Amino acid sequence: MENKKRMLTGLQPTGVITLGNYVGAIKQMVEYQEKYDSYIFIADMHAITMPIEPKKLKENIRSLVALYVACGIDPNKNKIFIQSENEYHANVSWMLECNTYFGELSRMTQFKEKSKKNANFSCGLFTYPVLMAADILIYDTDLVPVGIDQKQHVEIARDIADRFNKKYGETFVLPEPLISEQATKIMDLQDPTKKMSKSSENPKGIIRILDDAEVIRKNIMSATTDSLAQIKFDKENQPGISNLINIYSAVTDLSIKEIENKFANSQYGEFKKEVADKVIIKLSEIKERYYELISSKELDKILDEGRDATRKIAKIKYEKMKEKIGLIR
Ligand code: ATP
Ligand code: LTN
Repeated sequence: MENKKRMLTGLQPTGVITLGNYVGAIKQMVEYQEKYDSYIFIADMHAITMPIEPKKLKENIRSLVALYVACGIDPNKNKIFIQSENEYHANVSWMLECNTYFGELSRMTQFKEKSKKNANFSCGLFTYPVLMAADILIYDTDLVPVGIDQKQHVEIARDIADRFNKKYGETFVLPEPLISEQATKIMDLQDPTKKMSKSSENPKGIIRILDDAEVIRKNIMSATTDSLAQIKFDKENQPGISNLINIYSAVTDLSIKEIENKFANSQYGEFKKEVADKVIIKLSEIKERYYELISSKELDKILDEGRDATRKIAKIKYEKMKEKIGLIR
């Protein structure tokens, strides 16, 4: 364990995850757990930076943990925990906030976009990147797997760490974003120029991990294609078919070339049916494990262990920061 780089990442429990989140985020985590000392958490305190109903949030938190494990995140290879169960995240965040400039947070793209959607946005939405920096820095994280949209947040975490180190002396490891070249972006089935998002307004364009087989089949069968009548990976001219090829590849691990060859003489209808079959098989394995876990004591045990282990580690960094800053008797 000692020589492995440390990796930390998390998702927000803002809804049931989609096939896009699975392919773009969770599948990578499953690969990384073999290579890195991994910390995977539920960013529930980030989820309250935008309006969310308490009952929904509570459901989503447990559900996301069960999904992590059902998708192959192994509790023996990762520390799995809930952010809000480790009080040091918020405490460290405050100390970092006092070492972060208003100006640099004002430049964050996500803040600019999300604050436009709600005139009464919260201060939490503004300081979101500092809490994220706390998540990362408390554990001396080397690598942070994120989607490209979150890269800016990892960069500001690095800037904050560097500034703190210079001001108070060596305290934090400088983290780096880990953006997988292979992570495929899964597009909306109805509008393949837009990414598949759990918060999409059109449910026909997305596949949620826990959707029923009939819904999955219906959505894939009605996916937007084109009139070229060839199963070829060409994002420019055939974005819908290319997206279905990517989906097929993600759930079967066949390469794009292999898929093009396999379906060289097939009609779109046949191909879609095959894609639906394979997605249904893959997700049914995940769902089965999910329903075993969701009400189990096993899940609580995983979370208790993750909480206890990470609190112990976080406390050391927290005490060190307090001392450096002068927050002592
Ligand atoms: P929201 O709709 O709430 O914005 P989202 O489903 O778009 O959520 P995020 O919560 O922003 O997803 O992202 C979580 C992770 O999943 C990120 O690492 C992101 O890169 C990845 N991800 C999200 N959507 C896709 C997608 N369609 N294809 C591949 N990866 C995705
Ligand atoms: N902002 C991220 C979730 C997140 C995170 C983190 C990811 C919160 N804290 C620390 C990596 C490391 C998102 O919305 N996907």
